Amino acid sequence: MPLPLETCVFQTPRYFHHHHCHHHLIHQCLQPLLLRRHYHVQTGFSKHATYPHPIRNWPEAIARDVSSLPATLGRQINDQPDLDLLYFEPYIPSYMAKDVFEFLRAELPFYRVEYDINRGGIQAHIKTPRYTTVFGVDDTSYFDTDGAVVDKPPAAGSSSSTTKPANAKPPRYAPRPIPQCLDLLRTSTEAATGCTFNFCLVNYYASGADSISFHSDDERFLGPEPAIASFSLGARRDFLMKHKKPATAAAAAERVDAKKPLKLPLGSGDMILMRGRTQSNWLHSIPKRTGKNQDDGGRINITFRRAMVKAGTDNYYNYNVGTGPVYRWDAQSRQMMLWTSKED
Ligand SMILES: O=C(O)CCC(=O)C(=O)O
Repeated sequence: MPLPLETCVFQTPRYFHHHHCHHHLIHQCLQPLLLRRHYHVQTGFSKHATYPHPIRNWPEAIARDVSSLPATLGRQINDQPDLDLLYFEPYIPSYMAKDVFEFLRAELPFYRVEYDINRGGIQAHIKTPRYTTVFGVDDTSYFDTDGAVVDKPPAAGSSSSTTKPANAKPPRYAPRPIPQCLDLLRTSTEAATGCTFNFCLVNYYASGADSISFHSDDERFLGPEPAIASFSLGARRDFLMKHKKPATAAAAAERVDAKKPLKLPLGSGDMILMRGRTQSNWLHSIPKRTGKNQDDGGRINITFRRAMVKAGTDNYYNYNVGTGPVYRWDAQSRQMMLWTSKED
């Protein structure tokens, strides 16, 4: 007998007009997920003390379909030096992608993080040019069944098995468990890629004016050769990649196109897995768009990553949640609006 995904019925949002029940084996796949879950499924919401508000779970039909992904086999792209991509075009088929986009935009808490940096001795105030949010905790800890963060016991024989580093800083941010609506996608992605993920970062680019500049996700806390799964939903945006620098002058001369960035026009439902030597050798960006392309209806990017140490948790919450106010999608005005809890 299949387990019911949710024991309490709630109002299905209007945009869930599809109903696809053609995956007969799905119930068997969902069962282990249900047993592992750390959030309250009965209410139809994921709840946690760190969330500004409860986060709605997938309606049953969508949850079932998410667990049956990917829709296509990944295609390897490795025809450039140090590049190793697996491109699912799409991972989430178009009949689902719009619903998934609208659901996540409507249900997740978002932030517009600001921070100060020192670039070559010059102090700068950065306003992140997109909405962001993050969930997860690094590999040193886990959420127990009550949702409390618990340190894992140190590995037997590890140098830190008897002592805690004296310089361990107290955590600045309370980690948030990955809500059901993103965790089902994480589980699917792990099965499709053979990789393990403990973090989920979400970007919302409200229009072509929002962007992310060239960078690589090569922080030490990800370990060597990190694998990052990156989903696109909503408006098509160009994903540019460029090699950091050719290893030698000869290599540079050989490749006339070395300076020309690779352009992947990522569509709704696409997923690109970046792995191997990619992060240590390539930069990537989503440039701004202007003119007739500016009002594109918005795009969501979801990345799944694996942070190995506590510094990763601190970094991700600092740059994707921070200390500023919460924004939520306002269906009436069709834009992100500053949000305050009704109890405040
Ligand atoms: O939106 C994207 O596709 C890229 C996101 C990204 O590069 C990041 O979050 O590090």
